Amino acid sequence: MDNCIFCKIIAGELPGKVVYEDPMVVAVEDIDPQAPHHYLIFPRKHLPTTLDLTEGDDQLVGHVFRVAAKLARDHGFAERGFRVVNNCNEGAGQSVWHIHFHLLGGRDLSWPPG
Ligand code: DGP
Repeated sequence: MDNCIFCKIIAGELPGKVVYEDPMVVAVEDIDPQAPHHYLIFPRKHLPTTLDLTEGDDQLVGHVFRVAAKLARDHGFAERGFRVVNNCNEGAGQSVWHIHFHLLGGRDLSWPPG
């Protein structure tokens, strides 16, 4: 998708600190980290928001959570606890229109979120 930051990172046209990739998803360090560990997991396929998911994406979403758990374990913050967040649309804080899941860890995370 033209003018999509995450599509450009996937294509190698923009720099990104890739921490994980496979045929379905890519994970990068967030450019503006909100926790000691803050990664973005997104599908290679361009979908603007959670509202664009269809039944055919069920495996993809499950895979995202398994990748999140792997990253949390591999980076040593799984046992302390972590959060997987998807912001959908502007009112929830979405600013990049390629579906992505934030993985946050390495500090205590308060609830409810803002
Ligand atoms: P959201 O606000 O939920 O749409 O999250 C978008 C996140 O993307 C935000 O935490 C900052 C991050 N971000 C924006 N531009 C870039 C970029 O060029 N590279 C990386 N690694 N992250 C970016």
